[in-house]
Amino acid sequence: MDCIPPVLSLVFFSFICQGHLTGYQSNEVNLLDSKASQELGWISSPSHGWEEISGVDENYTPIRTFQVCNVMEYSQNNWLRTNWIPRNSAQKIYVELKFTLRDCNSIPLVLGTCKETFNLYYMEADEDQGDMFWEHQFTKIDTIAADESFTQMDLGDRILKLNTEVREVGPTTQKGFYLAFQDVGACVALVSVRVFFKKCPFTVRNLATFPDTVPTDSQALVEVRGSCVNNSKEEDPPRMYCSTEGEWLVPIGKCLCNTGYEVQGVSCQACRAGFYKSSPGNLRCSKCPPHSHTQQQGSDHCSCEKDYFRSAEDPASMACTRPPSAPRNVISVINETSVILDWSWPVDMGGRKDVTFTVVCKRCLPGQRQCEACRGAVRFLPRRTGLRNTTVTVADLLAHTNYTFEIEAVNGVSSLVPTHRQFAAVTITTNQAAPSSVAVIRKDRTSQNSIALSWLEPERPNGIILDYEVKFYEKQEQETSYTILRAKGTNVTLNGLKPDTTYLLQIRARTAAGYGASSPKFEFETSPDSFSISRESSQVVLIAISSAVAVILSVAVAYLLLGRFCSYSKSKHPDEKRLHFGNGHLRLPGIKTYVDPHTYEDPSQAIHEFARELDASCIAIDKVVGAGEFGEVCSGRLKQPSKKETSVAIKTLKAGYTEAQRRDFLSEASIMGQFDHPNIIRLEGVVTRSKPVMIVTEYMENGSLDSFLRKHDGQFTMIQLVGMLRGIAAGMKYLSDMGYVHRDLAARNILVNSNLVCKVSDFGLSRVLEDDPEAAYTTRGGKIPIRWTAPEAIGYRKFTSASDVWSYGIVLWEVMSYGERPYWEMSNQDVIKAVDEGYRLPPPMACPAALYQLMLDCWQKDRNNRPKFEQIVSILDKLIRNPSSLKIIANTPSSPHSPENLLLGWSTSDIATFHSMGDWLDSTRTLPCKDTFSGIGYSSCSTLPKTSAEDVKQVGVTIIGPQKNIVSSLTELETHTKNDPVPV
Ligand code: ACK
Repeated sequence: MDCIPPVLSLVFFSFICQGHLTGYQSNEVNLLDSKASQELGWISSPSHGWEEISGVDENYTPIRTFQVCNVMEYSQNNWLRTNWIPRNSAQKIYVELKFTLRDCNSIPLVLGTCKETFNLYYMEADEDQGDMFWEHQFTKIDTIAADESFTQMDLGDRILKLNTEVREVGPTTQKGFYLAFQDVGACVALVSVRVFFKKCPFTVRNLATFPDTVPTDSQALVEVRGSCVNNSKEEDPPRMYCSTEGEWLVPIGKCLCNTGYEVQGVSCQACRAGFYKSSPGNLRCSKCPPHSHTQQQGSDHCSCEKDYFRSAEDPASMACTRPPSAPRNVISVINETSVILDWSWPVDMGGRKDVTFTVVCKRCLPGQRQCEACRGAVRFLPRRTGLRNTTVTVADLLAHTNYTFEIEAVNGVSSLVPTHRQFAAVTITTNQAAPSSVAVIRKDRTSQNSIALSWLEPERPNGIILDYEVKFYEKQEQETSYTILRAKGTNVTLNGLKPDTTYLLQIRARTAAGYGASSPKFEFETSPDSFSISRESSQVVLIAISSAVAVILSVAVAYLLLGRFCSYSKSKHPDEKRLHFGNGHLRLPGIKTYVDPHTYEDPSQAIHEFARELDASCIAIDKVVGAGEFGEVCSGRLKQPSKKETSVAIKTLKAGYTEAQRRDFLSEASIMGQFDHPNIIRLEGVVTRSKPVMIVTEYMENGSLDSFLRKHDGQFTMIQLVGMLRGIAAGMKYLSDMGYVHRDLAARNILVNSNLVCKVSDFGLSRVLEDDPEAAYTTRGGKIPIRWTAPEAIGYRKFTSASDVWSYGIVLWEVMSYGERPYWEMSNQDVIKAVDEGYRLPPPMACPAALYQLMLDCWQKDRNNRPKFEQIVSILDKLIRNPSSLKIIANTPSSPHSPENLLLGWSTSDIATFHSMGDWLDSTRTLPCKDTFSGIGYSSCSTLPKTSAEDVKQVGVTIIGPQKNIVSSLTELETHTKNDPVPV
């Protein structure tokens, strides 16, 4: 070192303070760093060549450097060799040199030997060779020149640049190597030597850890498989590639936090208490849903509170729920052997939307406390379980049998609480029903003129089969003429048939309840002539048949004539003939037909034919419930020997009656006693042999329908209302099938029991004339309930089932308006006139359009256009089965009942009958007009006559007709007083 001028020496030391040493990257692993050691111990050869000097770096940390500057001497060959550097796992090795180098031109007096480069060498060795150093064994890596050399010698302002050069070593194969620096006459200071290799450092990507990875020496990427962090699992195997530059590339796949754990940074942490995570994934934990909790950390679900549950299908995010409460307000509408059950939704649905209903049917045998599960082919429509609506029809029950139906509400968690059954029960008794149809008919024998047939009893006889009706006719005759036979058993031989002819045949069974449905048509053929039986026998058959037909015909004709004679001589209403020729055919014996008690010479004979005599001691009267035409109506109990005590209504005949009054009073029982239908009030019997004379009927807890509806205004569901109407229609169908015309069908004459079953009552013969306070005298002297009666019945006493249908329409209106009085306070005279002119009652509030249409159909002027009761029942059944059809609400009817037409239909007296103009406008459903009339300042009927045509035009009635009509009506109003009696 002696040869280095002090000036140069200074140069080397001072740069360190001004230069800057950049830090190395984190993916670089050092094998050697000269700065890190104070005692390098490198070998310098010759010894006056490279010189080791102590200095400080930019942070004033002491470092060791080497320098050489023999520029003044020739033939320089100075070597500096590092210690042995183990290679470790490195494949690709880098050497980073930091040095300063002096520009030869800047050195004064320099010889021609001055150099500006030095050489870098390496030598591989599997182990440390000690101090042995043979230059010739080294391999040159590169000649190192300075990018930045310094020339300035101004000590005060020297800008010295540190050169950094990096070279790759290798490829290496042995365990280690040496580096050597050869100087051939330059002025160089080796500030630091760093030997390193690159690696891809440990990292966490997509919740997978990737270890430190050393790249290969080649250009190929190293594929590395990641491992999921704790509490996570692989969704897709995590992988990454480590590049030769020590960089991670292309992350693929990922891990997801386990259930109960959520992502926080690069790890999965347990959910806190009160939180849960039910699925693997990188979502956050969620708060426990309502009615659930968890006290533990890392929960994958929250447990339900006591009495709350979660079904297997419920997601963990759903609130815990519970079974629903029981259904409410079960009502039953019985029709022979079927029943429509209807109920309201439970108050508590348990917090779920999947509530359905299950119906359990139990048959209760008389005298037995326990009921047994229904057996046999009971049908549930639409089904028994999983009902989504609050109604079901149960069909094919046994006739005259007690049943209990349990309607259970269930939801998705009900099965988790098997002991918790929430149901509402209803007990019913089915009625008499006609037998089902004969399904199987067998041909036993055929001959030229006869056929022997047998068949199976109907599947549901619903009672004792009295006989079978066998109807047959020639196929080509198309039923224009046919023969009817009656068979006691299940076989018959038809004689007197034509040879080689095709016949059609139908059979139906008859019980006390009437005929069942006919069997399907059965076709058979008689044998051709060649199979003929003897001539005599066929003649005998023919004579027998002719005689039988002759006998039947003469009996029928005699019966008909007698009936006509009796009805003409006895009936007060010549229009009403009790013998019928249904469809041109004589009503055959066996079909139940109403018999007018007045056709009996001795009325007491009729009463004892149709009504049972009760012993007065069996009857206990409790209280008076109302007043009838002939005396009080009481409630009480009937206890007949070997029968259960039942609640009854007792109509009494007041003392001091005349014989005619007694006969009229009892005629109601004679009529009622002929009926047996769930919607007709049932007669228990009469007391005629002691006083007071009494008629005892079943007790109807809710009394008359009109007052019942008024008391419960707006409280029933539409289905309940339609159920009641259906019952009334079914009762009326039965009456019309029996040939009975009621003449006073009105809500006041319908009784309602505790199950909301409606039954037709009030059958007295004279009551239409005398008993009904609604009845008014007509111009012909009769007394008629005008508002309920069809125009032809008012006009010329044409009382028929079709006029009953008109009255049914009014009952329909009464029911839908909760007992409103038809035509309000209009006088009878005005009602007759308005109806005659085409006016019809408007739809009651919130009345389904389908029901209003039915009303209008019942009020067809031409009675032939009105529906039959059978059709009404079927329409109502359809509505009940399809409750959504009741959702369309009737508006103000359009033509021919548009506001204009309605107004046209009114006369001044119409208007006079209303309490106020508002009532009238309300009733005509011209509410917009009402508002606008108010707008033009009417306040009472007296101010309206002053209304001009212009005013009427103002309120939007622009058609000339209605304008004139309203104005003239309003003007005439002055001349009428409100309650003028109008003779009819
Ligand atoms: O509306 P209500 O209570 O029901 O008042 C009348 C009254 O008697 C006069 O007819 C009541 N009534 C009539 N028949 C019966 C019956 N079978 N059950 C209960 N109440 C009845 C009717």
